[in-house]
Amino acid sequence: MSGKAYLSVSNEVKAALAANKPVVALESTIVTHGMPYPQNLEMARNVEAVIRKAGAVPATIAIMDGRLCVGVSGDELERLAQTGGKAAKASRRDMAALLASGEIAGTTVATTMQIAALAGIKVFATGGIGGVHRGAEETFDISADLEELGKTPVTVVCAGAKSILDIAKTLEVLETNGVPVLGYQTEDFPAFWARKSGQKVDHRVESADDIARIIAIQADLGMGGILVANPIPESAELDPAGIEARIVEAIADAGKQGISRKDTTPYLLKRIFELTEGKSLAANIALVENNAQVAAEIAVALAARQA
Ligand code: PSU
Repeated sequence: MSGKAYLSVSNEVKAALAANKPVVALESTIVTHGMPYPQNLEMARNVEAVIRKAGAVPATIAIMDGRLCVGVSGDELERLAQTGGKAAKASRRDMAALLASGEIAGTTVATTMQIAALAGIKVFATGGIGGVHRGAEETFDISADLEELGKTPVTVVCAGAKSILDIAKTLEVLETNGVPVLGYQTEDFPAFWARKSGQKVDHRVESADDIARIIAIQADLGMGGILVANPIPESAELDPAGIEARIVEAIADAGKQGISRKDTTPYLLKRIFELTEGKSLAANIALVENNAQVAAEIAVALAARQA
């Protein structure tokens, strides 16, 4: 028996994969723990629409009712969004226990990659990846996303990493894990709400077609994941100095409240939302839609190469 026995793939996604049509995976921790209801549901639906318009099929992934669900939509997506922070946050180490309990769970980048690979989906859009937290030399808090990227052959399109993380250390660990970091029309690794982090990417790429070519070669080499860093649109960018001050404040609050481990990222996101009076959320939604667009273009280019 393989992990595939636990998959429940929607008819639409199944048909698209069988016909070698472009499919884009989407994570669901961003729905359950990354944004409040009902903006999370609205965002998830808009992102699906962006992907369809670009000619690909969206496949939102979550763990529900003891199944690895691929292509969650309609009422099920609403159930997931309404459950919100009461849902579990599924990282790789949680999968077996969650399948056993039947609990509802949003999947992180790491787990979504794992399930996408099981289902045969090669491209995945998210907001930001997890990484090395500031102060990791004390806490050892390093997201499982970085390890999964090293081994699972899925291309993840993100807006870089939030500067709630230590971005330089995050890039170091990606390098250790052998993950190519491609800057989409940029040489700067973006910092989620800001277009630049001050760190460089490994390679700048100009088009979805160039990325599809690299994905095909990476697959021939039998290597793991690829990270595509796509900066937030200029019109949606937040003032870098302003957001940095809010992040420092949020991290200090997390320390005072004794927040740690898997609760850190959701807490910081919520606190920054409060401190920016919702501006961080509007920017977050804009960058996820932008990533969905680029991911769909990559999936279309990849399907055309394989036709
Ligand atoms: N960054 C965001 N929004 C999110 C996350 C990261 O801007 O919702 C989520 C992603 O699902 C990511 C996870 O995989 O947080 C990382 O959590 P941790 O640091 O506990 O691995």
